[in-house]
Amino acid sequence: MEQNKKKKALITGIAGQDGSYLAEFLLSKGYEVHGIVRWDSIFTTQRIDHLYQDYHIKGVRLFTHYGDMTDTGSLEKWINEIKPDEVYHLAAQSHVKVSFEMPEFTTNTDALGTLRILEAIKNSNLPIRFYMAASSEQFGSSPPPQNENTPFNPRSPYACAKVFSYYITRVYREAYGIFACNGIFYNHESPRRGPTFVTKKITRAVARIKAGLDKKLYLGNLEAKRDWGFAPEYVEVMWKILQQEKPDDFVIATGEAHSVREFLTEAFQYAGLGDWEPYVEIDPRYFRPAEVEVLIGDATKAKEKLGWQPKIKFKDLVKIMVDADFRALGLTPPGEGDRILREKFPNRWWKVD
Ligand code: F7E
Repeated sequence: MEQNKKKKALITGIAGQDGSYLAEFLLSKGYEVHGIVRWDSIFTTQRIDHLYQDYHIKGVRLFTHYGDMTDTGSLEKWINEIKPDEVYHLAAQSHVKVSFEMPEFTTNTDALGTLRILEAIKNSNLPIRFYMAASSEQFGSSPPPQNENTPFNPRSPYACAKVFSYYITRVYREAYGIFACNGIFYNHESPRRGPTFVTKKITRAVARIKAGLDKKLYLGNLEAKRDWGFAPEYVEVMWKILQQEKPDDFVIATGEAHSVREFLTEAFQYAGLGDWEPYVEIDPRYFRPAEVEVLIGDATKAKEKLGWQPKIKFKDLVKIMVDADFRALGLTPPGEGDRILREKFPNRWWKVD
């Protein structure tokens, strides 16, 4: 860890699920961590509140700065002022369904935003290593399992924007010699996942039903299958990707797919609610104009080159998330998830929610 002691990292999207875990991870490695946050009239930084320290205290290593992926000047300013060794570009409008409702905003933020920050890095002439958060959504309708050589067949404005970002990252690597890498990540979840994504929507609802706060959960397509991993393990590999000798692109996944229906079954059973059927109704508003039916990642390259393998698979993930949502409402959790965390991560660097 010694050689990383004085390294500086800049994270776009530090207030998001991955940004908050990554900040914690890099702080644990001795980094000085800077994060870009969007301005809002209310605080949107709850996920990093536990890391925050008053800037006036000596030795503070976490700093946030106002900026936006649609604001070129702010990106240039922070790159040039902070002079980071590593940039982790995680900021995005990341909701696939929302991208159909706001395609232009999504493209501006997610596609052009990547171009803007790459330009800022190129023009700075600093030897910055750049990580781009690419997505399994890029594979869209390409049959599984997908790996680094699978063609992209995007099915949403979000996926199209990510395909652009993926390729522009490669172009800046090849054209300008920037150490720029893509992590093609499959769905990765945690107690910090936003409540409009299906996993968190289910585990939160299970806890609320248990507490008597809700009676029903409204969902869309239950047949879609996803390769769901655990976010803290995924942010560690972002860092690993940037520590390689050469810049490269990697698929990161568990290699297992499960349907939304299976997630429901696991979550309701684990919470002691029994069958989910009495509680769940289908609301077509959650259907997407075009759906990605099944995504399964083949992360063989990451295993071989980075030595990366996930410890948490589907059932453990459900338990970890349900336990956290029980706790958030003051309920006593079933506790299996907490036990799994203690056993599998004795040297855990993140705060358990
Ligand atoms: O949907 C189905 C939905 O919104 C998963 C993002 O992080 O991972 C995420 O994208 C599946 C879809 O995630 C509801 O139709 C059913 O098939 O949790 P999700 P996502 O679309 O897979 C990728 C890798 C990213 O890059 C994205 O940024 O669940 N589904 N009923 C539902 N989905 C939602 N959100 N809400 C429902 O009520």
